[in-house]
Amino acid sequence: QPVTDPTRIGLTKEALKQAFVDNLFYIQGRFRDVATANDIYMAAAFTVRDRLLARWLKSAQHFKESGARTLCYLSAEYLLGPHLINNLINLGILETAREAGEELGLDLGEILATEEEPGLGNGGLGRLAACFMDSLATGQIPAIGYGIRYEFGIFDQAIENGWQVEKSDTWLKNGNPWEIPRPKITFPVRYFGHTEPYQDEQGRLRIRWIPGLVVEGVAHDTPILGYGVANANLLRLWKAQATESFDFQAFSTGDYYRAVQAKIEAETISKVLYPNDEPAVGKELRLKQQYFFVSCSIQDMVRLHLATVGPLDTFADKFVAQLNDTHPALAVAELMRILLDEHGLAWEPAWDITHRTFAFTNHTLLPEALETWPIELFERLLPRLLEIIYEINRRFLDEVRVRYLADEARIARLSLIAEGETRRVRMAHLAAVGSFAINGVAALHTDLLKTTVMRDFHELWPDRFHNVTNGVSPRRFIVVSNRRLARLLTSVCGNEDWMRDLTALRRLESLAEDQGFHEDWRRVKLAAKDQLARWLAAKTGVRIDPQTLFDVQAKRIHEYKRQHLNLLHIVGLYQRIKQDAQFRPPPRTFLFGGKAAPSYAMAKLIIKLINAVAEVVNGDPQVNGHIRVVFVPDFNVTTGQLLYPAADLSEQISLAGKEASGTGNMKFAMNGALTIGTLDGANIEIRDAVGPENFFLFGLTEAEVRQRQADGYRPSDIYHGDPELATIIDLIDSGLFAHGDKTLFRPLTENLLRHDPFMVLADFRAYVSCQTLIDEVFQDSARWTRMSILNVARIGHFSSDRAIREYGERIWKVEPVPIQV
Ligand code: 26V
Repeated sequence: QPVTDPTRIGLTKEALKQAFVDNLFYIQGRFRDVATANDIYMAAAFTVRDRLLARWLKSAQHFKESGARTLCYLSAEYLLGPHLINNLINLGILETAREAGEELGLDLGEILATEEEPGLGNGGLGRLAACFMDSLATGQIPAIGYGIRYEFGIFDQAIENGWQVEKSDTWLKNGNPWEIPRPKITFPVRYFGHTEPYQDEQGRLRIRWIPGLVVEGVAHDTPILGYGVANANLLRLWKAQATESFDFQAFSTGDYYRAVQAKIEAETISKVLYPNDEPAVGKELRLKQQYFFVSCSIQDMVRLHLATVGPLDTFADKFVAQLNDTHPALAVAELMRILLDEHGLAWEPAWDITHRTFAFTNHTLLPEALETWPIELFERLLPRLLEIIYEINRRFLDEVRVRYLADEARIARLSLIAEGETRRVRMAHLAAVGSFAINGVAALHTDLLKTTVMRDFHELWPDRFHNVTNGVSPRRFIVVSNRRLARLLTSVCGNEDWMRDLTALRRLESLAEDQGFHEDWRRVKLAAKDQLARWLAAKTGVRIDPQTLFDVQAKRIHEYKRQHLNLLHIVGLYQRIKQDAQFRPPPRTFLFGGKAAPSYAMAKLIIKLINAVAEVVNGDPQVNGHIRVVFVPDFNVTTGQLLYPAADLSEQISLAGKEASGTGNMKFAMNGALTIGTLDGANIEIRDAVGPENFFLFGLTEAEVRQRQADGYRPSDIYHGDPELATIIDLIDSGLFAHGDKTLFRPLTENLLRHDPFMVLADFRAYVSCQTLIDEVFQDSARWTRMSILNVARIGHFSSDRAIREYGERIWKVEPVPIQV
């Protein structure tokens, strides 16, 4: 029984040291004196991985034997962030490991910094999936996360001459110690070709799909350990490879080069992560990716069910599958295909199983984000799935027809197929029809879902709709990110229970007025600001002053998120500080972070403008002691971990109705930042939770936005009615920030004046007034500190542990299954 070897499983300092030394020698094949930083990281990672394995295998075995109901999370993205630190914390051996390192002459901080984070996601949606995996394991819910093992995750961002430049993410280049490839867990995935009817042995009519291309998915497994428990769940990511049989076919005709070509084509499928925040144009490779991971995952679930439970009629009792947005919506048709074509079920029982299996989360209302696929592409790539979708649609529309007495307009609106010049498959409709539950990610978002994009579905099936407001992991976003705050919270609470019940932080409320505690609180914040300042200086050479107010906007760059509203405020301040010697608000450092989708020209221009304003402001001795502007390159989980703890002010300034939830808003507030925000997404609920007096609110409400749009919004009227705003926009147009080039930022200013789709100008005045109030409050440091403490004390609801509990109880009907060590 290798699971009793103390070098493999022991949690003492001596065991860790011995294991590290062994691993460096036997796995990395190195003597200590020639070991590289990566060798040392790998030896440390394997030391920790060994300690996960017993828990992981035990969990798997116990779940299997007990027949526990299992949640399968289907997501095209997992933005995991570094594993090592998280696993050390969840095993409860962070300090022991630090000491073990010290005795070996190694700095744990350096080892941790060596890890390349798996950036297998774009932003909020992918990070949510990672937080959910953390909370599922911590909540002891048996779960499998299914996704794609992208060889290249989200690009690394460099800034050159103020512009974003994309560099390929090579996270696998030094090896990935956390994954275990499972070369025997593979499934064929079919593409192209045609279908044909045939009679089976019982004389029933069945359909056979003769593919034009078969690709194989290979499982790559990563254990996800819960915090303070022995439960470890499975993250199973699929890598695409060419099938052997396919190679042989080509080889036998002597066409070696064609065989190699086919291999490359197959492996392309899991090569690279697509931006999810570009208008959903019909990219064949993207549809290939979606079907690839969905097909492997559903085949795997069916295999597991047959191997453990048996008959397929109990499939939906054993499994529930959550569709993380529409990217995995093909799962509905794929499960039908497997039940019908491979297992010979009739339509009705197959549909009953399918429909009881899936639940669907919507993550955005933006119309341009709704995925639809041209029928022509769909039919060519996935002929059998299209037939099944047509049949789902035929039966569904029959139901609608009877229910609404042949209301043709409604039928057209509900159809899975959008008619028009090019007919398209509506993935959200497929997901909705195939699911027993549909949920939005914040209260406002769910309400809007019911009244806008999913209105007809809500009228049809009101009971299927739920709200589950997002949450984030307190392990990742406090314990890992902000050690000092974690220590302070533990000392206040008397134990570490808050790490898995974040509402325990309510205890802080009694200290909100305590002067001594205020000092501790401010010391923690200052230390985080100092750490960020030192990192930034080392990384970019930019110096920032930790004594200034750190005002941070870190998130994907998008017009709807309105980084340019923030910029208008900054340019306004710059202008006033220069012209009015009396005007001296408290010194501020404006920090921006975020990536722009590579093809999103306006977002890239916004990055350029941030850097251009930074160059002028920071280079101007008249103002640079008062305001400073910094673009922090390559915002990702790792750099986020530096930014969240250091923020005094969190910018959550999207146009009301556009940000489905937001999760950065929660991460900042959890770290004691105060929020300036609109009534959008989860901001609304955060404000209710922390108290409106502890939240800086501004801007139009969603209802007002609709009213203004209906009345005919004319941004130029606002420009002409607000001289300060006009000066700011004219200044941007003047070439001041572009070495005299008056045209560089025209696309941006022109768009604001002519269209302003996200009503930046309409909210400008309210935003600036709110910022002025913030300047006032910040000068009253006792008041600010009190507000900051109360934010943290009352943020408990926004833990992903709570979100997972709600999914578990209301939607998945899953129960915790504790594992003993
Ligand atoms: C897609 C597109 C495509 C067209 C251009 C504009 C645009 C903007 C955003 C997206 C992303 C869609 C999916 C997504 O990432 N949603 C995010 O999900 C988070 C987790 O629920 C949530 O907190 C964010 O508010 C939401 O934007």
